[in-house]
Amino acid sequence: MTTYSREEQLVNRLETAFVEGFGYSPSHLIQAPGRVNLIGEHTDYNDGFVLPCAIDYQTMVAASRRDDQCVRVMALDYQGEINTFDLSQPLVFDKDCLWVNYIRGVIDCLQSRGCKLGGIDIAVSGNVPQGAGLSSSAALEVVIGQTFNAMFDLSLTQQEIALIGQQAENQFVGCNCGIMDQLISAEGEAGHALLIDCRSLETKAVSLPPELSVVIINSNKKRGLVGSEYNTRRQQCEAAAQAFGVKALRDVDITRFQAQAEQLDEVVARRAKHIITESARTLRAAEALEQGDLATLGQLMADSHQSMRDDFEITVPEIDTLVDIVKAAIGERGGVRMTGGGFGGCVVALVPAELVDAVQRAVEAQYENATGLQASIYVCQPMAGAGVLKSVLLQQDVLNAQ
Ligand code: GAF
Repeated sequence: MTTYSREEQLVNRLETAFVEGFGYSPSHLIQAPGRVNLIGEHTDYNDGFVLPCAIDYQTMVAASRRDDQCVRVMALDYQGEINTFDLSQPLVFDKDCLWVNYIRGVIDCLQSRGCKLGGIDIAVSGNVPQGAGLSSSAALEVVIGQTFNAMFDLSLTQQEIALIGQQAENQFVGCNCGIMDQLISAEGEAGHALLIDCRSLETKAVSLPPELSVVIINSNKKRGLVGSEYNTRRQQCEAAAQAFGVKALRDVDITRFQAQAEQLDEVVARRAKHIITESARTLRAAEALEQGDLATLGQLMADSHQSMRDDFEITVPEIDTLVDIVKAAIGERGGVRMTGGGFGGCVVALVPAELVDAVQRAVEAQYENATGLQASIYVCQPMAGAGVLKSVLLQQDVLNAQ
C-alpha cells in the first residue's frame, strides 16, 4: 500500500477538492509553513530578537486564474465553505466567515499598494494545528501573498510578502502582531532556525545540530490571539518605551532598566523586564545552539519560561505543568519552554533524538492526570519557507522553450 507524506496528503486532498468544487484542474500549488519559536517571545514588536524555525506543517493552496474579477475561495478545513467576492468592489471584513478575512486582508493590502490583480479560484487547506500558537494564520496570509505574487507576476520579495501578511493582520483582522510569524513562514530555511533582528529584519540562519529533535507538545488548551491579552501586552510595552523616552524597548539595556525601573508602574516594569532580558537571552541561545551547548540552551529556555510566567504573565497552569513534566524527563540534556503568543497553546522542547520517547512517555503518564486534558506531540523538522510547489504554467513555459 502506498503511504503518502503529510505534504502529499494535502496535495491530493486539495487537487481532488478543487476539481470537484470548481470543475477543472488547478494550475498552481503553493505552500507556506507554520512555525515554532525556539526563544524570544513578544520581543518582535519591541524591535528585539527572535529565534523561530519554520516547521513541516503547512497551509497549502490550489489555484487557477480566472478571466474576470471574481475571487472564489473554498476552505476545506471549514466543511468546504466557499466565500465569493469581487475585486472591483471595496473589500470588507466578513463577520460571518472569519477565516476569509486573512485572505481578504492580504488582497486588500496588495491592491492598496497598486498591485494589478485579477480573478482567481482558490482551494485552501492546512495541517498546522489551529489556535495552538503555531502560526496557522500567518501561514494562511503568507500562502495567499505567495499565490498572488506567483500568479500575477508581482515580483514581491519574501520580506515584502511577510510585511503584507502582517499589515493584513494588523489592519484588516485587528490583531497587533509583530513580524516574526510571517517572516519565518516566508523566509525559513531547511535544517535551520533563523535569528531575526526585528528592527532591521536581517536574518541569520542558525543550524540545528542533527542529533537534536524539535518536539512540540500541544497542551490542547485553546487560545485566541485577537480575544486574548496580546494587544494589552503590546500597549504595556509601548508605555514602558515611552517612559524611557525611546522608540522601542530594544533601546533599553538591563543596566538602564535596573537603574530606572522604580519610576515605572509595577506591572509595566515587569513587562519591560521580560522583554529586555528575553531579547538578550535570544542572542545567547543562538550562540549556544550553534555551539551545540545544550546545558546553556536548556538554562536559557528555563529562564525564558519563568520570565513569561512571572513577569509577562502569559502562561496558564496547564502549560506550566507540561513544562515541569518535560523538564523532569530531560534534566540538563535539553530545554523546554512555552512557545508563541501565550494563554494556552504549545510548549517546545529541544532534546537529543534518543530522549524523544522518554518525553512522550512522561507526558502520556502525567499530563492528563494533572490537567484533565490530553496533549498532542509533534516531532518536527525545520523546513524551508513558502513557495510554489507546482505550476502547470511554468511547466508549459519550460516545454515551449525546448
Ligand atoms: C504571536 C504574534 F503573532 C507574534 O508577532 C509574536 O509577537 C508572538 O505572538 C509572541 O512572540 O505569534
